[in-house]
Amino acid sequence: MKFLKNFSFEKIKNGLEKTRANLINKLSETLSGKTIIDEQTLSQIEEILISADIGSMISEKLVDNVRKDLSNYPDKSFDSIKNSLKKSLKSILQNSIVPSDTEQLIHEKPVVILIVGVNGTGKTTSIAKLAKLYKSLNNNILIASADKFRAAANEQLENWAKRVEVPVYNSTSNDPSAVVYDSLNYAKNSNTDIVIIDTAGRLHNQKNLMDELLKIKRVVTNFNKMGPNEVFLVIDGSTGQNGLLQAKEFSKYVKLTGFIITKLDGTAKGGIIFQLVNELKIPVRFIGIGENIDDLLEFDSDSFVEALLN
Ligand SMILES: Nc1nc2c(ncn2[C@@H]2O[C@H](COP(=O)(O)OP(=O)(O)O)[C@@H](O)[C@H]2O)c(=O)[nH]1
Ligand SMILES: [Mg+2]
Repeated sequence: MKFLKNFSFEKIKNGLEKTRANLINKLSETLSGKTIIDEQTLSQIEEILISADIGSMISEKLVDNVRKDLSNYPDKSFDSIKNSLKKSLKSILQNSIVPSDTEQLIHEKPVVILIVGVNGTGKTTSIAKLAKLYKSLNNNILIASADKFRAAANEQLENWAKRVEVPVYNSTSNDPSAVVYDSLNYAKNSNTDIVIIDTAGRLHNQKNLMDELLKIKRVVTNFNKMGPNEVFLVIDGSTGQNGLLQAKEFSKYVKLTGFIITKLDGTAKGGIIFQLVNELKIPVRFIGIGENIDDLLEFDSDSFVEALLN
């Protein structure tokens, strides 16, 4: 699937403002007036990185690289430290770039995107934003309303869908996998390009709900041998280590093809993205940077790092 790169650098930068300001202000405070970057300063830098939720292991590695880079170059300015950090951070994210051949894998219509995650992370709103994005690329979209857990879930989805003028498939059945089954059949007969499945929020220790997720996956696989073309785990970017735990637990059940990290606009701890990618080797695909319909951006690792340390 081809995407519009719908981001402008300014938009990413604004979305990451809290994390960015936290990093940059603290770094410049620590470095101001220093001509020698001693070990104490380096460990201060490490603390600052950790405060943005970049994680102690990665932060230590980043500072090791700064130490090396500075010994090679006479210029010990703030800029060269930033450049060293940028280089290392980009290389972490490059470990999990989406293979460009995913496009070739997708030859049968409809493409099925399954959206999973715990409650309140932003699944439903991200689906509406995604639907708008995909629609703008001339795809016929159908959203399957398979959150049968929360009473008002369907209504919320319908409201969003109306705004982006995308149909929602719902049925009276209380069984989410039955809704998925019916929606896939409907999609096949209605020239739908992409089906996005909204699911109920669930925790890994809710066995019945996790089993339900497996059942949904089986229904999709019966329909299309490859199973869901994409399984996106939506993670609230402000939940720190919890997000990491969610990623580990969900990936035990379903093969995740990407993360959607939401609410980065509201946190100074956007550094969690580096831990997620580093530990799970699963790429971030979209980031949420606000509550408006256009506040979901396709993730671009270089722009993300540049915006963070701009
Ligand atoms: N600030 C901000 N709020 C978001 C973002 N994504 C989702 N939200 C809000 O998070 C709340 C929960 O979203 P919802 O889609 O209902 O979560 P779900 O339970 O996972 O379906 C809503 O109030 C959304 O407006 C984001 O990127 N930024
Ligand atoms: Mg929801």
